[in-house]
Amino acid sequence: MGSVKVSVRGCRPQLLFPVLLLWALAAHAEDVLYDDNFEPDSSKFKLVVDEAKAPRYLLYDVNPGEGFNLRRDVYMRIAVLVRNLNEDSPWILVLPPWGRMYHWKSKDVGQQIRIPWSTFFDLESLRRFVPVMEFADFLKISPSKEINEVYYLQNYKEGWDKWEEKMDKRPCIFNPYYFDSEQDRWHGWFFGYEEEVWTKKLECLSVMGHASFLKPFLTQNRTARSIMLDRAEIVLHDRYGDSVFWQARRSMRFAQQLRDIADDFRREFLDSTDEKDETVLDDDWTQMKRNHGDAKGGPYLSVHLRREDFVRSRRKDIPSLEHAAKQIKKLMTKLKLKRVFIATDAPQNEFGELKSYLEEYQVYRFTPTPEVKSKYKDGGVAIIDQWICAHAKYFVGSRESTFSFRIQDEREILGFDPEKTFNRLCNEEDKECEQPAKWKIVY
Ligand SMILES: Nc1nc2c(ncn2[C@@H]2O[C@H](COP(=O)(O)OP(=O)(O)OP(=O)(O)O)[C@@H](O)[C@H]2O)c(=O)[nH]1
Ligand SMILES: [Mg+2]
Repeated sequence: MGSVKVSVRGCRPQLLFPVLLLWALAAHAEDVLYDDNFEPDSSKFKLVVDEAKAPRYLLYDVNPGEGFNLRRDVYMRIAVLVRNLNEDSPWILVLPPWGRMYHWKSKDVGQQIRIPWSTFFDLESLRRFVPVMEFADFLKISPSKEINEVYYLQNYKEGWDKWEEKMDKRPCIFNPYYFDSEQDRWHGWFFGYEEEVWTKKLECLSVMGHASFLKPFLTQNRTARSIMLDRAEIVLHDRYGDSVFWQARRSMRFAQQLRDIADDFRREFLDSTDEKDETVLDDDWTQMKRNHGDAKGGPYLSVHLRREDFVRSRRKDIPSLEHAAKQIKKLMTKLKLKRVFIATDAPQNEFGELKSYLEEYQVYRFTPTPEVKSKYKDGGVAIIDQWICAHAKYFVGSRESTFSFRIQDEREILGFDPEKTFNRLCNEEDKECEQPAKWKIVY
């Protein structure tokens, strides 16, 4: 250690110096006590006493139309940006509560808004990549419920001919916030805290660029302690698929309670445990590194069969139930399997129809108990489905579904052979049936 950089809040440097010197000496005590040839080297103890910096808070939100799995992708872009910001000064990423999701339609679970991240994810794992805090905790430490500045990101109204990184404050093309002129404040959705939370400063920002392109804009801003970027999906990944990208992805471990429910289901119905399947997780993802093929997976085929809106909006990609069953049968024969797990957003009658085409096999779907459903809601059930799919010997998904993509990443982290992961079902008209690109993990 050549120099010791210390930040201490609110203390006079004159008083601090002796204390810090003692600390530095203690830190080097072994050198001092046991090195016979020890000669004092003043450069070793050079103390740079810096002004303490209080953390700043970065919040973000995503276009309300986006689903759960694209939102997870946007988290990664912002987490990489916040990690970059932390190279110079402390920033905390404030996690946007989950809610108001188009697909989360269950009526019997209460309102699906203001759901904290800890319901779905393991915060300790997230924090091994970047400092994060729940929005509710952010509100506790900001009693005025104010977000200092909100920037609503948008594309360039005129479009573009040449891609280049740029940003400009521009009039809003669309502005979902509303102004309370009596109080001189802007209000907006703010993750379901519409009435309480507000900002005095709202501006629209046309941006074309990667997430970390916003870094100078954020660091040069000296007035705001909390800044929110709305429509954060406008910015791109810094480097899609590189090792930092994968660190962010690996940090997004599902909450233990959801993994436990999924693991119980695997054990009870699918003859699948981590020990047998060779999918045991290290407690700390930063220490975990698997080679392709290390994971064997449970003795079942897993299928993500995307239905609902995809049946209408992606008619060319989504197979009929009968054709899906035909492809499943072929795989079951090839893989010599008896059990198949279906993750799907299909209504029960469609699932029943699919099952009727697969009579010779044991066909499973995860059905939550009322307690699990009301505690973890549609998002939690989707995660349980994803976790079960991630552990099968072989996975086949649906074309261009981010739900399928997230299962694929999970299998890369666990160490499956990519041939057993990057597969999809095809529509009967699609004779070529091109298979998905293999986005392999990078450490
Ligand atoms: N439980 C469960 N829910 C599903 C399944 N497939 C889709 N869903 C629901 O539908 C949502 C899918 O939305 P997204 O997360 O946007 O993924 P996607 O719509 O497949 O992909 P993009 O629209 O391309 O982003 C999920 O969040 C779930 O709520 C499934 O297999 N099981
Ligand atoms: Mg979607």
